Amino acid sequence: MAPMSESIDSEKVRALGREAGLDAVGVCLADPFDDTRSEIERRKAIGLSDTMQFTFRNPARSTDPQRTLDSVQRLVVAARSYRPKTRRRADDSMAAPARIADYAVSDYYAPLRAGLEVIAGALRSSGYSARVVADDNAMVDRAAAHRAGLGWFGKNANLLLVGHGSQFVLGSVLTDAPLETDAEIVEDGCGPCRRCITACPTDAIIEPGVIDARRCLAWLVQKTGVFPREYRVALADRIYGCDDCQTSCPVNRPADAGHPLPTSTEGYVDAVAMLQMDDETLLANFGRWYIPRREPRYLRRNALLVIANTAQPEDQRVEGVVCSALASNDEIIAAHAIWTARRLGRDDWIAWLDCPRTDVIQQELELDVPVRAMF
Ligand code: B12
Ligand code: SF4
Ligand code: SF4
Repeated sequence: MAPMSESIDSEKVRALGREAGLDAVGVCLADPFDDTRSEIERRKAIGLSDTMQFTFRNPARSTDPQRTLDSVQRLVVAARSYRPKTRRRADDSMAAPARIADYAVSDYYAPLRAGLEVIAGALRSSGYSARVVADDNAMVDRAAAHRAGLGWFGKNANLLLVGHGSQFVLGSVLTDAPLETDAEIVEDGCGPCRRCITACPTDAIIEPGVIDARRCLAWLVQKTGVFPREYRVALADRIYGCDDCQTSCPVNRPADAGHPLPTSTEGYVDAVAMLQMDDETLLANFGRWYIPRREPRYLRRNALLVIANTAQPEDQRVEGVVCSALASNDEIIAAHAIWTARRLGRDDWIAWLDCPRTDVIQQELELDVPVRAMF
């Protein structure tokens, strides 16, 4: 550790974080998260993590801060709100309004990281090492926030801040500064409530705090391959992420509880317009999201399912994009376009199918698809 050039303590760190726009800051020890490691390994062993990598790829690394910063002694953990300041509604001109989950409407990690960098900069100026980690495979952010006394683990698996709920992104500064740790573990605030569990459209919360990723829509939109057929109707209008286990939570009250929020069409994108974009435009617009292997076909796959669940079958714009998807040589696109045509009751469009009859295409053709009721 380098000699100190300027004194810094936990109080100053917290004040700096708040000035830099962070909503909550806590300091805790940087010991390995042994319980979290066992929990990750348990979930992985019984298949709950599906094919997810992230913190599941190397649990020994993701649960031991020392693997990221050799000399680490403390974690300064912060939360930054992404709670919407407007009531979101789709633009009436959209042929197929696709909903973006609140955390992905804008890059909320950028101001979180910027705030953490302010703290890290001050620690470095005082002669210490400091490294910012947020939504990175090297740290289990919720476990760190829990240890730093920022909140409790809700039954929806999220970390909830007392009185404010879970719509916060989380991150840490790893440092060798021996900051005072006065964090107190926050007691469970859920009580007998189970609203998130019943609100989940796919029953993915299999036990309080435990998500089965194989059913979780937030994971399935990020996964490669064919979208599971049994969850396509439940996907409804979601193009990225899922908010239901949070919007159903009574602690997540709107920012202005009791006052009407202004409405905004931010948070919706037209799935038909997405299918009209070329690869470059799709990545320029949505490349900030986690897209499997950076392949735009997965954005198109999800857009087709949203069209199936929301669009009008007589709309010429819809016919145009679905028929051209049916004519695609990409079996993922063609397969989902078959489902979309069927769900819209437009089996006549399947004449456009031009893809070789692979197993995936054949399975789609043989599937019994629930035709959507139109109003
Ligand atoms: C993998 C991952 C996912 C996966 C799997 C999520 C999961 N629950 O396992 C998928 C893609 C599904 C996902 C979805 C979402 N994610 Co995510 N995700 C991650 C990531 C990369 C790793 C999480 C992890 O390690 N999971 C392993 C398990 C073992 O740990 P855990 O999820 O933290 O769960 C803890 C609790 O379950 C608790 N616990 C264990 N047993 C029990 C028992 C009881 C009774 C209770 C109450 C708790 C409890 O201990 C666990 C360990 O601390 C983190 C970023 C990071 N590097 O940490 C973000 C992160 C967890 N995700 C985040 C967000 C915002 C989301 C979404 C809300 C996005 C969206 N709107 O679609 C959803 C929420 C879904 C949900 N209900 O969890 C935030 C959460 C912020 C918060 N306030 O909690 C994080 C921290 C990103 C960030 N840096 O801000 N995510
Ligand atoms: S994110 Fe959606 S699908 Fe996943 S557990 Fe929450 S409500 Fe269920
Ligand atoms: S909905 Fe109820 S059970 Fe679920 S996280 Fe919120 S308070 Fe806890």
